[in-house]
Amino acid sequence: MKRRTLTTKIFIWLAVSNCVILQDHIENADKDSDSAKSEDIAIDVNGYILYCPCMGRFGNQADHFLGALGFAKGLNRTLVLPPWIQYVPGRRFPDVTSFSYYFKVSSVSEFHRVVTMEDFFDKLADKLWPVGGRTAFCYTTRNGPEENSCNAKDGSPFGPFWSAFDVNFDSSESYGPLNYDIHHGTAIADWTESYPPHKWPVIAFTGAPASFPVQTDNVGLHKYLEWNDVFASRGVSWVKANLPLGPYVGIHLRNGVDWIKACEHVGSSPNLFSAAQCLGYRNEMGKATKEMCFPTPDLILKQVRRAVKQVKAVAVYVASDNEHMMDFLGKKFKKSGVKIFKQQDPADPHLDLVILGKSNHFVGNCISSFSAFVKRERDVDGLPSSFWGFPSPKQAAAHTEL
Ligand SMILES: Nc1nc2c(ncn2[C@@H]2O[C@H](COP(=O)(O)OP(=O)(O)O)[C@@H](O)[C@H]2O)c(=O)[nH]1
Ligand SMILES: [Mg+2]
Repeated sequence: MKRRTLTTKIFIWLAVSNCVILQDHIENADKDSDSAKSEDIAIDVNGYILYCPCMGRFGNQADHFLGALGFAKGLNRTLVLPPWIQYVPGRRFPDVTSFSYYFKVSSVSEFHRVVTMEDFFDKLADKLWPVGGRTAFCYTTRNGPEENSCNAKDGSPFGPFWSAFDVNFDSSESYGPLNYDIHHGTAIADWTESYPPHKWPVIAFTGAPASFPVQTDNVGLHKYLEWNDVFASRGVSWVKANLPLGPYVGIHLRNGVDWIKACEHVGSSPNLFSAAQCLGYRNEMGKATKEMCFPTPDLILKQVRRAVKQVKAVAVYVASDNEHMMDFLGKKFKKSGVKIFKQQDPADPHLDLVILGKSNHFVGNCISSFSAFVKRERDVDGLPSSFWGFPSPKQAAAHTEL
């Protein structure tokens, strides 16, 4: 309560000193959008950052979110929390699902000022970013129907994402060579000098202002990305209703057709996708291997056995985008009495994430950003995780020698 009062005072001071008229002093960062009423929201005179999480599926978007959050904090602009872009099989256009559908807005705002995209467009956009004066930011122009333009709405998910908020762009701004690394170099000063908030109250990025995988300096921000109560308790209830009482091992088997293709690049990309989470950002812990990306059934069995023994598990929870190996694992663990579980089809990926996050031991895929989400969350909670094929016997030996 004390914090709320103080922050409100700061907002009023900022607003008055910048001649912003406030109708109602509401500290937007202190409330979840669930509780959003029809009140107005104080304008942040330091400006806003908007972006489309236009690359990849959930894991990639989560990596980008952490980077964008770090970036917004560095620039001292309010981050507009974008909805998640979700691809529904059989549907032509992706869905956009509110940030707060899964996560607590209040937790993110413990780190930095944020507002949901829904609230931004309901309550702020007309004043700050009126129709007719909307600029899209891109590093460099993108090919598309318009010459020398970000073509920010060209293609999917770009078009459907902005259309969900009735956004059309009136101009483009290429900001290269500015970058997003606010932890090193002169990025903060460069952005502030090139795009001061009084001239550019809103910077709307065509893609996320962040790197993939998430920059090492931003990994810890996962602490502020907390499942909301509905999702957290959905996970707890599922486990209670389906698993026997006792410790369980959670495993992620990433083995769909897209993954088979992705793993073919392991040889030429020693730090493929999220591999830095176990190998280090400069491959300090070795190079990505085929086994790490696409473990054999034997290796899976060996590691699950080890994990089960370690935590005295009574059950194994399997999450997968394709093949859960239920028969294989069921047969191998039959004698031991350890039971194997999965969600019924169609499995909800977010529920998989919650359940994996709470397991007593997690074995994930080091290359996958879906696994990386679980690993980061567990690190925040101090829970143990390991990866398929890592360390490989060779890597383990090399490390011991060091
Ligand atoms: N339900 C479910 N879906 C998964 C699982 N693994 C991958 N997927 C789906 O495949 C997508 C993989 O893309 P992404 O999240 O970017 O992770 P990455 O490709 O593994 O780095 C996820 O977002 C899910 O939609 C899983 O264990 N369970
Ligand atoms: Mg992906």
